[in-house]
Amino acid sequence: MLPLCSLPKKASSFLHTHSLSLSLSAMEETQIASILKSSELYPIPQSVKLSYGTAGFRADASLLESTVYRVGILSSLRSLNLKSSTVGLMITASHNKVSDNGVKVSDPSGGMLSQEWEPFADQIANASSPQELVSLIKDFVKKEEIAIEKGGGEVWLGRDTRPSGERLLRAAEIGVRSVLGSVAVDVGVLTTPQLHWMVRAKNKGLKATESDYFENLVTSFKCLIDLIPVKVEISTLLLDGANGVGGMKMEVLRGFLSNLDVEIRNTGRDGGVLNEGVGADFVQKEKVVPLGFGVKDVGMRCASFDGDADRLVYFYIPSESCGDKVELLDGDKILSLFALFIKEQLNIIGDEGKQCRLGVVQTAYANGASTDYVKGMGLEVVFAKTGVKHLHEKAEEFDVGIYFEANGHGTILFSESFLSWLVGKQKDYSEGSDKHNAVSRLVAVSNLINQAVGDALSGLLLVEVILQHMGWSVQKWNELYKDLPSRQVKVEVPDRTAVVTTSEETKALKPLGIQDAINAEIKKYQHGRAFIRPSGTEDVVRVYAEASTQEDADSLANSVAQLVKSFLGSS
Ligand code: 16G
Ligand code: MG
Repeated sequence: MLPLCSLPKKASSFLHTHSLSLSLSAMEETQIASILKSSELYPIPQSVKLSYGTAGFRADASLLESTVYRVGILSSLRSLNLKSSTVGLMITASHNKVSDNGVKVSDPSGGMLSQEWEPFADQIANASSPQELVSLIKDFVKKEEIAIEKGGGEVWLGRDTRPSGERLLRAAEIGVRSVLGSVAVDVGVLTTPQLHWMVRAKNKGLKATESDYFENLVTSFKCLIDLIPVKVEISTLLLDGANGVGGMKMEVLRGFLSNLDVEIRNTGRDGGVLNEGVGADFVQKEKVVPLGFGVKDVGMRCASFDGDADRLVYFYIPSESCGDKVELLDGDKILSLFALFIKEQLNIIGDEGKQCRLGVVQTAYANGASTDYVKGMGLEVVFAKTGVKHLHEKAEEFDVGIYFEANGHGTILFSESFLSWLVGKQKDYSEGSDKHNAVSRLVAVSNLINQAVGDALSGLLLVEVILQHMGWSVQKWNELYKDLPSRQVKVEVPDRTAVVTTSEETKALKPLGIQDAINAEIKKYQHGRAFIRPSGTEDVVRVYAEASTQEDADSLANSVAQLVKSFLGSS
């Protein structure tokens, strides 16, 4: 603890010039002093306004130390607010360039930070002085009735492979510890989903180390492999690790797996740069091969992770004449494969299995053909706003909720009650029977697939085992349905917040009149669909368009982009 006499000059004068000190206990005074002192180490950079946004703070790494330090404080408070449960703090900027970094918080459930805390995150990140920071914290602690004097907060800190990660992690540690009695545990270089998984496991009283994470994947994957009715020859999977943490972890994991032959490229050790011309975001947006892949790989099953391995897409190069173009199997195709497999197991269980509420959650970006496909299977489909936290919340409403964004973020959530029903049925049905096998497969899927957040490693293992189960090649999987041609463009405008959409982001409510104009454009195209939304991560308005031909999708996207410019002006 910091004795008051060691207060920096500015800090002690703050205590005296603010009558607050009169009513503060010695403990509170010591706490305030601690934050004032440490925050002086991390002044905020001039003229930068940061927002927690869709998935945490992101910026050029050189600007982030004060933010990460402050998110450290927030994480300790969150832990204290939830009876000292363990909270996770992840330092990553996902698919963004290597010079960027970011920070986000995992709640004790393993899910994203409660959205109710996001405004506080924004406020403290932008507080212009240590004094303002302390004052915001004091107000918040009071409002949320956080028992700060008890201490005992615990925050696990993870980071991806970015060179700036270590320095930022030190800032996070100081932030966490400046809330007196809170501990920061450095859990090392991890994928984002690993940290979420570990935090969830820790708070459930389960084994929660990184080795436990791997062991869980290996055991449940093996269980699903053992339940495959007819074993097939497996071909090699080519993995693009985005030169990030995901490829590195897959190298460890594959050592423990049989029945998966994976060649990992773009590991980051071969001189490649994180996310530069590689990775799931690049492949999904550009629909071209990542660096390190080419004509020699024609027809092979390939997968790509993003920089922190919470996105997964598959692809293959159809023929030599296609140049660098790939056939993409995005999050929607992965979702469809998962839905098909789970539905098949429920059908085997029979009438009781059909009682299970199996639902699918997508965003407005889901290809219309995928939505038709899952609806055609008789599944309920609901739409959520872009961003994992929104999809996750809706998926929790089902017994089995499968959610995916087209960009490859997604997972399958099993409700506690459905899981215990399944476990009960495992005892009821005779071992080796079809029903027993189906129930056992579902239990294994619930263990394999990350219940905290979308996870490229566990998603990849589930795709691989399902393909083996079905005896399918990647091409056969791709034939589930044919994507409608689509196009995404972004428009730089003076103020993207001028665009306000409905909750599912399919219609623009503001600026007034723009939706009617978009509708008029859509009507000109067969299977036309388009929408606009302000990005949550970049200062742009995004436009999405779909139509029956690529030319039409391009043309619709361009006309809608023109409308955005004429209604909002271009910057
Ligand atoms: C973030 C989100 C992702 C979303 C994307 C949208 C998480 C973990 N990540 O990367 O789900 O698709 O933002 O970006 O929630 P945008 O708002 O710039 O289009
Ligand atoms: Mg990511």
